[in-house]
Amino acid sequence: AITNRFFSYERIQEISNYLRKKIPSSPKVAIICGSGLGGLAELITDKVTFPYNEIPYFPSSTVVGHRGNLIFGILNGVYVVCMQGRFHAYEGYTTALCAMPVRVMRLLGAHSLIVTCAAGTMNKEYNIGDIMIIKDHLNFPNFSGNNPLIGHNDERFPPVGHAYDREYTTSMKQVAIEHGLELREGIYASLGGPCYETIAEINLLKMLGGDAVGMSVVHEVTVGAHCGFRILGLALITNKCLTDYTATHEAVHEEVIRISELKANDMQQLILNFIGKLKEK
Ligand code: R1P
Repeated sequence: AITNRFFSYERIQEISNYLRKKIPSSPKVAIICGSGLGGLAELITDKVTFPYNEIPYFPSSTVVGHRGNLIFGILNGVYVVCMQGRFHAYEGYTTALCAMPVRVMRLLGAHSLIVTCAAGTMNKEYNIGDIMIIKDHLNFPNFSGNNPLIGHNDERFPPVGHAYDREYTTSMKQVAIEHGLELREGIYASLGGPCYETIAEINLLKMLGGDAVGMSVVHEVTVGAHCGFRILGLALITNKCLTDYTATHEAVHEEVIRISELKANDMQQLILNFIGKLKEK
């Protein structure tokens, strides 16, 4: 059981019970949609939709490109729960609260977690529109003691070295081959935001082995690993980060959303077919 300043296990149970009564079945797969990537939810059939502000104790979505709905329904034959929009710490929430829905989805029965995000890249080999399987992450908020697991919990020191499931990665690569898509595989670095990174910060992240950068994912994956999810992470590269002072094209959120929406279809097809493979097992 977990208790921190913001919620307790009992509260997670209360939220789960509220939702359980209104859905016909237990979700097997949980999906979190990143900036501009919520279109995936349109492919879900037999939908039961809960706007976040109608769910007890849920924070509200405040970022453009995050619609703020928890959607249950069938995706490629599998009963899923999909967060059409996520919570970011820069919205004023703790990382624990941002990741609280992950616990709710787990308690409702989901065992696989797919997280998606829009990200910038500092890897010269990568291009805008590439999709990167997240192999591992750099959780910068954690470096300064901001970890979503802070507080009382029964399992205090969970390992996260293999938070991203190797078998899921292999399976996603297979799906991509079948689709004729070439995927990247790399390290996602998460900073707190909401400002984009300085040139010096990008060069630091690059030196540390980062391939993509954003302001999310790591709190969800940390909590997901803590509560026993098998996790797949996908980052859509929406912009190239500035690495030298002669470059002038700074990242802009509207541009991030535009690229995400433009490339969302590839991401959706990958997820759809990945879920199909899960179903076969
Ligand atoms: C910046 O444009 C926003 O896009 C990304 C960043 O993390 C930041 O929130 O959003 P997602 O990570 O939610 O996709």
